[in-house]
Amino acid sequence: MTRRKMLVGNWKMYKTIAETRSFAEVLGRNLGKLSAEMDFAVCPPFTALQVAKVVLPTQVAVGAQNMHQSKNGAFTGEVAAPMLQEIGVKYVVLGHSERRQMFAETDEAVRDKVEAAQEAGFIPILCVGENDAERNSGETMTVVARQTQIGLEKARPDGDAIVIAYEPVWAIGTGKTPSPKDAEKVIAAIREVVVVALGETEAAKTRILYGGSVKPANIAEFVAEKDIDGALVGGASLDPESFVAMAEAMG
Ligand code: G2H
Repeated sequence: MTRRKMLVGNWKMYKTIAETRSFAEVLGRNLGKLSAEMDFAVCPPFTALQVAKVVLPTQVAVGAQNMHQSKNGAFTGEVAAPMLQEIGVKYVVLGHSERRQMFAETDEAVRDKVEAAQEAGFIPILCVGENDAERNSGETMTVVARQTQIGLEKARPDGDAIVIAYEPVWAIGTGKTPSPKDAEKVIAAIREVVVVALGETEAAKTRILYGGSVKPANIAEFVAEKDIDGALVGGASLDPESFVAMAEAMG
């Protein structure tokens, strides 16, 4: 089973509308370097989503970084699927560890968001990963298996309708990473959980990305692993030249 490789930039709380325009300009001059065999996306803050959709080259899809599970309601500060549908986003990052840790998102809330995102026609990028304490106590597999299993409980049995990102919390923004072999081991274990949730055929189609301190110098060794289908990149995705360099390094 060949899965198309993916490079996704998660901009977190960076970039204004003007900065998004500048990013798109530089990217637009480097389009020849983006392989037609791969999928690309960036996930700007909500305020820059609409302009991103307009100014980014069509090869680069737009994703949101979060979404509420309800279609509307008294949820101050939240954004719902119909609002994102109007903009034309393709992906929604769900259950990022920063949302789980700082905004108290539970496995069950993430599961409901996955369901709502798929119903709205988006492809969720479901993030899972262990923190430092869990890693040190040997709980990595238990934690990522639980987050994956619950996250997929209400998902459609369609491997093309979901992307999973394995992001060890201790590797996020720290410059530390697992070895590609260790990341591959965890991602292969995640795929086994996807087999149980979605069935063997769909699990073989499901793309699983690695995320956490990915940069142009290390991306190739991660995506060279059999089960690693690309990367979800934070800091190194903010500079368009670095984004292009990662795209080139992925081949
Ligand atoms: C992990 C990643 C982006 P960074 O959160 O999702 O961030 O690449 O900055 O470690």
